[in-house]
Amino acid sequence: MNVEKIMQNLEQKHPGESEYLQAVREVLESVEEVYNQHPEFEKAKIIERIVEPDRIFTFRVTWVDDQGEVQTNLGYRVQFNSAIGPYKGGLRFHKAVTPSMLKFLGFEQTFKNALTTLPMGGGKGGSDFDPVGKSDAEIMRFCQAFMLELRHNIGPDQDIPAGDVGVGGREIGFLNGMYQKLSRQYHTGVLTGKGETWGGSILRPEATGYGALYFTEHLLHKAGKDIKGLTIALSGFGNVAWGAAKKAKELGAKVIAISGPDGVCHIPEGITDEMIDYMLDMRASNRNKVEDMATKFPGKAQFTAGKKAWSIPCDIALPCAFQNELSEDDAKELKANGCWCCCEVSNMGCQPGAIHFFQKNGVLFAPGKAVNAGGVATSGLEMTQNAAHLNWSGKEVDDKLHWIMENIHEQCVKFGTQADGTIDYVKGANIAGFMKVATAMLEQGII
Ligand code: 2IT
Repeated sequence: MNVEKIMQNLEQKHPGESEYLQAVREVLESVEEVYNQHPEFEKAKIIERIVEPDRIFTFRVTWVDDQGEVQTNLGYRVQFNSAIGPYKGGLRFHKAVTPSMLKFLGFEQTFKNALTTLPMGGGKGGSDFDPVGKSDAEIMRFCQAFMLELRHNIGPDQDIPAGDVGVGGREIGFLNGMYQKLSRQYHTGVLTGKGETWGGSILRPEATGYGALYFTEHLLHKAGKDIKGLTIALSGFGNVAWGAAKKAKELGAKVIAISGPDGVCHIPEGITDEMIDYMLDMRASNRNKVEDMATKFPGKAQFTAGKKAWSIPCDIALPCAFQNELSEDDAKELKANGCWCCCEVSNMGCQPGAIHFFQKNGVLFAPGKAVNAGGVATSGLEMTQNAAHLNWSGKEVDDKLHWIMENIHEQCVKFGTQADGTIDYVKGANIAGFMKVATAMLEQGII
C-alpha cells in the first residue's frame, strides 16, 4: 500500500469531503506497515474496499413546523461495512450534517465496533435538521417524518441505529414509536438507546461517558498515575459530557470546566451533583447555551463568551462535543497551562496537528474510537438483551462495560507499544480494529 497514492485517488473521487478524507488518512497511516506485511490483504484489495461504504441512502424529509410552515430537510443512512455483523451506529441531527461527515463517522464506527469485541458492523446516519430552538412537538414531527423513509433500510439483523449528537432518549422514543406503527413489527431490537420500560439498557445513557472514564483510568494506571484529585476540563454539556462528568466526580476527579458553542463555564471548586443534573435540563431545552449553567449557579460557575474549555488550566482534557473541536493551538495552550493527558471522547475531536503535538510533547493521548467505544458497546449489550427477551441490572451491564473497556485498552497496548516502550494509542486502536475487519473481509471472499 502507498498511502499518498490511495489518498490522491480518493481526493479525486470525493473532492471536498474533508472529514471523510481526514479519517481515512489517519487509519491508513497507522496500518500501512502492518498491511504491507500481509500480501494476502493486498491481493484481495482490502484497502480499496474498506475505505468505501457498502451503500448510502439519501432521502427527503418533509414536516410541518409550529407556525404551520412546510420544512424540508435531507436524511441519510450510510451502511459502511457489515463484515463482522449488522450495520450499527448512531443518527446525528445537526445543521452541519453532510454525506462527508456521516461517511467519516461510519468509517470510524466500523473500527470502533470491531474493538468492542461484539459482532457489529459499522453504520451512521442523520439529517441536517437543526434541533436548536425547536419545540418538543416539532422534534416529534421531524422524527416521525424521518422514520417514514428510514424504516425501509433498517432491522434488528440488518441495521440498528442509535443516538449521536442531537439524538437522545426523547428522539429514539419518537423514532421507535413510528417504526413500530409503520412496520407492525413489535420487536424491541431495531434501535438502541431506548427507554428503560420498552427494551432499553438501564445504563445506555451513561455508557459513553462511563466507558471513557474507565478507559482513562486504565491509561493512567499504565502510566503509573491515579485519577483521584486530578482536574479535568471537558467540552460540551450533552449526553456524553454528562456521563463523563458524573463518573469523573465519582472517581474523585474534579471537573473544572464545561463548554458550549457560546463559550466556557469555569467551575473552580469542581462540578457538583446539582450541576450535573442541570446538564440534562440544558440539553432538553434545545437552547444550546452553556451560559445557562452560570445563570443557574451564580458565583460557582463563571461564564466567558467565545472561549473554549481548553483555555482553562487542567491535568486532563476530555473533548466530548464535536469533530475537530481541539486544534493544534488549543493543544499548545493546554500543554503550556500544565495539561499532560488528553482522552478524546468525541469522534475525531482532535485535529491531526493537535494529535501530533500531544504525541511529540509527551502528552498522553488516546483516540475517540477506543475511548468512546463504551457507548456502542452498551448498545450491543442492549441488542443482546432484546434478542434474548431479557433485562439486565445496572450492575450486570456496568461489569460488562468495565471488562470491555479493559479489553479495548489491552488491544491498544498490544498493537500500539513502540520499540522505545511508549504506547501509541492511535496506532494501537487503528491496527487492532483494522486487523479484525480486514481478516473478516478476507475470509468471506470477494463481494
Ligand atoms: O459514535 C458512536 O459510537 C455513537 N454515536 C453510538 C452508536 C450506537 O450505536 O450506540
